[in-house]
Order: sequence, then C-alpha cells, then structure tokens
Amino acid sequence: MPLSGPVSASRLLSRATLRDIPDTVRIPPFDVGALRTGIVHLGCGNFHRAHQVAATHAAIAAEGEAGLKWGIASAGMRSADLTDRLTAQDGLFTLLHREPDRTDAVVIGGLTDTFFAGQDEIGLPARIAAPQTRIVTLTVTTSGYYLTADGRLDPENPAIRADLGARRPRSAVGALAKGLALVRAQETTPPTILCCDNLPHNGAVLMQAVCDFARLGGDDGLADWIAQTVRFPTTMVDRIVPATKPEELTDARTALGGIVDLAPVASEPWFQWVIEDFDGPRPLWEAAGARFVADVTPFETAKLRMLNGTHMLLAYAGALAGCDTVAEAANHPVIGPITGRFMRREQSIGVAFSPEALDTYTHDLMVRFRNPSIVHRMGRIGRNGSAKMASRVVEPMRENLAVGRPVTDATFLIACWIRWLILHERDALDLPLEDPRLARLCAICADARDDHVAQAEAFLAMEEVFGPPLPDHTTRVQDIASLLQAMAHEPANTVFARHLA
Ligand code: CS2
Repeated sequence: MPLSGPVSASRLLSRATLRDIPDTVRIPPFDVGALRTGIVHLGCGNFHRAHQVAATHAAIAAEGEAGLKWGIASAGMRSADLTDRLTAQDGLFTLLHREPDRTDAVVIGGLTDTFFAGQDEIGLPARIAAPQTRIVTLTVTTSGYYLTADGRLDPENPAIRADLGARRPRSAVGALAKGLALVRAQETTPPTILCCDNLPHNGAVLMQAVCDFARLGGDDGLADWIAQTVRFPTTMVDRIVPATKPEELTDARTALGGIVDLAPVASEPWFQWVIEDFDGPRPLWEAAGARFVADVTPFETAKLRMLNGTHMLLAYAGALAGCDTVAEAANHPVIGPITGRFMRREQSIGVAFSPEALDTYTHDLMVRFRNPSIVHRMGRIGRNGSAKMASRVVEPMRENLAVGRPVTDATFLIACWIRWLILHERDALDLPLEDPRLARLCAICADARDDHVAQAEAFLAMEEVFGPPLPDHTTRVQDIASLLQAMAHEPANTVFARHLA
C-alpha cells in the first residue's frame, strides 16, 4: 500500500474534509450528516458499495430532503477491516469508474453506519426489526446462504447448525429469521427483503431458506407468517467490481487533491439493477438507472448464464493458460474465442431474448470482460466454484443436452475447474483458492491421483455440486477425463487451441 502509518484526521476523507475536495470531483449533493437509517445491509463489501450504495446515493440526490431517510447501515459479515476504515471516514468513499482509457472519481455518501456483525452491540436481528428499517438488502455471495444444489437451506451445514440455538446468529439467513421473529412479536410492519446475490430466483430462494431455518428451529408458525407476510422481491444486479488494489488508493488521493481515502472502490461504468416491483416504501433507485419490472427472470437468466457462468470459464481456463486477470483471458487469442462461443452457443439457452438481442448482449459482455482497466484476478472470480456450478453451468448444460445442443465448452469449463483443484492439491497452483467444499474436493483429487476417469466420476457424483446424474453420464465422464488427461501431459495452450478448433 502506498500509505504507511496513521493518517491525520485533517487529511482523511470525512464529512469535515469534504469541503477540501477539488470541484473536479463530485461529492454528495446532500447533507450526509442529516441521513437517517432506512436500510440495513448484510455483506458490506466492494460490490455493495459500487452498486446499492451508489444507487442509493443517486436516489437521495434526486429526492432531496425526502430522500434523507434512506441511509444505509451496512454490516461486514466476515471481518471488521473494511467497516472500520469506512467508520473512520463517516461512511464516505471514492468510487472510481474505470473506462478502458479514463477514470472518473465520485465521492459516494449514503452509509449511516458501518460495523462488523460479529462485534455489533445492537445485533443484526434488532437492527432488522427496528421500525425505521423499511428495507433489508443482502450481498453475502452464493456460498453465504448455505444452500444445497437444489436451492434449499442445507440443514447439515455447520454454520446453520451453530446458528439454530444461537441468541446472535452469525449467518445471514439466521439473522433474518431472528430479526423477523422480533418483528412478528412486536407486531410492526416487516421490512422488504431484497437479495442482491447472483442466485436464480433469489427472492423466492431466500424466503424459502429463511422459512427452512425457522422450521428447523421448531417455529412453524414463524415460517408460515414469513411466507404470508414478508416480501422478498427477486432482483438482478450487475456491475463488475474487483477487489481494491494499491493503485486505487493512489488514484483516489490524486483525484481528491491529497485527501486520503483508505477505502476507495473501482468499478466498470456499466450498472444494471432489475427489481421485481413491490408495494412499500423505497428509494428512487430509478435515478441511478434501476428498473422495476413484473418479471425479472429473463434478465436474471441472461446474466447468470452469459455473464457469471462465462466468467467462470475465463477464470479457470485463463489461469491455466498463465493469465492473471479476466481481461487478459478475454483478450487471449484462444480463450477469447472459446468464451464468445460458449456464451452465445451454450449459455444463451433459456434466455428469452431475440437472436439480435442475444448477439448484442454477447458483444457487450465481451467488451466489458476485455476492459483492461478492470483488474479482476482469477482467484476471486474462480472462488466458490462448487457453490456456483449448478445454477451457472450445469443447469444450462442439462437444458442443452435435453435438446441435443452442444455442451463441449461447458465440459471444457468443468475440466478446467477440476484441473485447478488437482494443481491446488499438489501445491502447484499459484492462486488463493476459496471454496466451501475445498477439503472434500481436494480429497477426491488425492484419492484418484492420476486416474482421470475416476476423478471425473467422483466429481460428477457430487450431487450437492452437480445435482442428479447428467444424461449420457458415461460420455460426460469420458469427455472430462480426456481433457484432464491432455492437460496433465501437454501445455494448457496446446490443449485449448485443439479444443477451439
Ligand atoms: C462474478 C460476479 O465473482 C463472480 O462470481 O461472476 O461477481 C460478477 O462480476 C458480477 O456478478 C457482475 O455483475
């Protein structure tokens, strides 16, 4: 990091230093100190800040005085690191919009309170149940819901088991169930719950998970009440937001005329938020470009399959070919064309767009992936593969198989993911690898050693990752095994060029 040692308050971004920021940078056009909390967020990270907080900032700016009730209290679910830095800055941070050839800096306001859920005195359930909380939003990642491959809460998951008897649940699903139990007991109006993670039918899935949690805890009455009373609209969120790098601190400091921001965030300019329309108070998110629609499904399917599924291929194949970032992989002479083909030919199945709209969406996505100013590292995009595989890759694959369409690139993606895990298990993958099932996945790699057929068999047999057996199971196993075999003996680039041909 370019900064060392403490930063004096007069140099740190805060409400007090906003006035020292050069006019070239837009700052909140409202009184940040007058904001009141109307939204509680679970999962304070970069995506949340560049997406929901930026949109709420725009909504408050558009609404003026009336918008000040939409401040966000945002909880870090895993550590206090980011939330502590934001607290020191009165919740303010710089959003750097990175175009391929220029960057635009904006100081975002909208956070009233930032805290680590694990050390919060008030506690998430009480915050969720506070009468002024009208909306609860969530970005805890796909693996943060503890779901099985068929989208139900996993009752065996240790985090869920630990939360069942806990006064202060640590999981998002547990905190929501407990918070909604308080709302029910105090007979106030429940908040609307907006899941902002990349899960198919995220609203319904989250509602089911919260009801499952209530039932597991023996409270069927609560589960029935939640199902009947609480709104969980489905949403589709889209903005590519990498982890913050040291350059972002330097760029923010330069833009802010020497004022230091210890929590800047970079994102692409693209922003999409499609929300199932709901009754009840909400910010004027349309001001940021959000759309309220009757049915989110076409947008959600397009995004999950064509963006998120394809992102996985870029990460797994890209890293094996020696690329460091998604942009490098998307610009790679072999992986780039495989990516475009996979997205348009396989991942577009089930997307209710016209062929022309599909071509445009594919083109726009490839342009976004190739943006060299977005430095998205492979370990981050490839993380939690076992939790993402079913909805992003296996479901479209199953649909393609049912109508006799090709699945060669989905097979290729799965083989590249397994190859990552094999290399990781042998300490030969130079990347941090996060996955909720990492120990089990590595055990499969170790057990089968160089028997690629056995490895492919054992992976596909994991129903919690791949669901029920795929059609033509033997062919699926053989195809994955022969790619694994080839990757074990030849350079990845040679295998990939043959795959593209
Ligand atoms: C990515 C997403 O990490 C991942 O799984 O595919 O975070 C992706 O960048 C966003 O969904 C883009 O909107």
